[in-house]
Amino acid sequence: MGKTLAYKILENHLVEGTLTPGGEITIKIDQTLTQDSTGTMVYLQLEAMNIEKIKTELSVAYIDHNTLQTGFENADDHAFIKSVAKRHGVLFSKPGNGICHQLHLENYGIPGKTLLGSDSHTPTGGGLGMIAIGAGGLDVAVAMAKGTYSLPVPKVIKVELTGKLRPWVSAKDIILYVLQQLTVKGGVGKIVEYTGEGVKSLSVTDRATITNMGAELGATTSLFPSDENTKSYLASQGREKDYVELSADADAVYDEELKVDLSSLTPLAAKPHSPDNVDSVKNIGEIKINQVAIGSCTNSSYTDLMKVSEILKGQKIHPDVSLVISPGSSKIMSKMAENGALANMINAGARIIENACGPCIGMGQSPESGAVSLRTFNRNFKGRSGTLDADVYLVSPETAAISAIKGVLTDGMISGCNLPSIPEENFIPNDNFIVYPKGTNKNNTEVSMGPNIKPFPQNKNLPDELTATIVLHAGNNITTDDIMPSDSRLLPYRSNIPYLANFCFEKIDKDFSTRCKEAKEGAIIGGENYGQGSSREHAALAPLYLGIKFVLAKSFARIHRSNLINSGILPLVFENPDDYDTFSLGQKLIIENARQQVKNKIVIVKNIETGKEYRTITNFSDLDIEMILAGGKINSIKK
Ligand code: MIC
Ligand code: SF4
Repeated sequence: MGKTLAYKILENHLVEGTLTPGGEITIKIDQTLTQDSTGTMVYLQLEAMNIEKIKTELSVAYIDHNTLQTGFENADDHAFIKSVAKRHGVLFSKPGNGICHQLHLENYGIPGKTLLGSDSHTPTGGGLGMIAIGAGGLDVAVAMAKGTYSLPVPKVIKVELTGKLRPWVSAKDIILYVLQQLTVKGGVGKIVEYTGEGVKSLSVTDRATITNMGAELGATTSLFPSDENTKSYLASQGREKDYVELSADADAVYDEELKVDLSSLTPLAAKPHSPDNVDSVKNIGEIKINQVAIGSCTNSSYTDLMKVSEILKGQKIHPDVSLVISPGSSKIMSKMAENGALANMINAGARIIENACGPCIGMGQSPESGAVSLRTFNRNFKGRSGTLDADVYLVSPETAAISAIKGVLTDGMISGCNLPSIPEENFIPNDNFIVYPKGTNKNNTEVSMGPNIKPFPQNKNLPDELTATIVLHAGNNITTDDIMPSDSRLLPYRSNIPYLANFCFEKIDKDFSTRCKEAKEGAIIGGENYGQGSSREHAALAPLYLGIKFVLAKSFARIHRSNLINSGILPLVFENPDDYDTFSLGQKLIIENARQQVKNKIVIVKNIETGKEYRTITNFSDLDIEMILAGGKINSIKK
């Protein structure tokens, strides 16, 4: 029986376990990446592990999220990360170099290698044929310390691409289509593997757009084969030596299949407030827009931005529209400065902002009240832009650029405008933004600790009896942005959990943190896909700090479930989803004989007020049980 590419790479990296869905495996991790907003926790945890040397082949610490530096907090975090990077042999990418995923693709990604990143969009590396997985910060710290990562064995979905995209339709429309078909929870526990004739017509950066936004499917990761296009991309970055050809066997057997005919796709958009709320631009119609934002790790590649520049050349941005563009990397920005593309954008009236995440994580450029904002990003959760009542639509760079000129959402295919094709370019390697840890180590480099950097909260051994008051009854698809919001006001406090905890769930329920403090021990009731979105472990650490003992939900998103377990908070799934409706705020719950029940993998939650008992599904692996009993991953490692 033939093998999928995903399983071939996993097999090459297998340290423990067997590749059978349902089980758990430990794999060797070749590379890690961190970014600054999750990175401070990663490096606090790495320091707490007191290791001599990291075990990965390459680890990079990028600074790209928190670059506004409105106060000392951001800059102190950067200095902290830089100092720990120097102590442990981690490369440090200075702010201004660009967005971690774009930079990693350009400079370090290697087909067939494994990459673990403290950011949910790490699967961008799948565009190069890597197994690139997003994880919580602690998992990444442990991967650096031990060189391994454990995960439930994913199933593999085959997405077969046939045909060829028409002008004005691009990679973003492919992933939007896949999201429309599979939804934001369709990828949970699965790897999405792209195959078929259509793959050949997609460049590595097109593929990376697709694997990047595979995060929105909830997938473990997504990947493409490594072929001639991979070779020419690596060559264009001066890295042809890193090329290896990789593909699935012709008779590979997949768990599920989806066929996409590229020739039949049209420009699409994800409507507010979910990336899977997809419709065609034509159907949505010519709605009036106030802002267009082009960039983010999904759509800030050289070809994406060159297409934008060509569309804007000689044109004028509509008077009612503000267009902001954030290039993905310093190399891209510099190439566009050299070839005049930047001038086309500026002359049309675009605002060029830093090579960083910027507006994608609410760091500036919040749209006006009630605005319609078109963004080439990957998430349009309510309030993420920094404006609670704004409507954000996710679109391709082509759709964004033409709409910025017209002032209304525009289907480029219908507009009849010309779209020139963009030739591939070679880039001159430039590592002037990289600080190498040469000659530095633990003995000659001090940790730089700004006053805003506070110790991370730690749990205790799981007690025999767990009591908790219901402090929130939440709906379906709760995001980690809902749990621990992030914007220019809060991002500077990512290394200060006690402060951040005051804002936990603030967009959904202003009184949440006060209620938790009063209850002392709390439980959350959740719907389907609880904790989707960002990998931020702050969405587990702030609840831990506020005394949350367990979350009882219909289902969990992958990374958040791990983050809860890593923090010693129990993620429990209703055996009968209808039980969800029988709970209300303020009721007291108890798990008796909790340690034994966790060991038995069946946990019964009792409602003290109604006397009713609820069986839950745990799906705990042996490692999960160790962590939960010890009160989290750090305690379990210490043991
Ligand atoms: C995001 O896109 O939500 C982020 C900000 O990049 C997060 C990481 C974070 O919250 O710091 C992610 O995707 O993991
Ligand atoms: Fe940055 Fe946005 Fe990408 Fe997250 S999704 S890494 S915030 S650009």
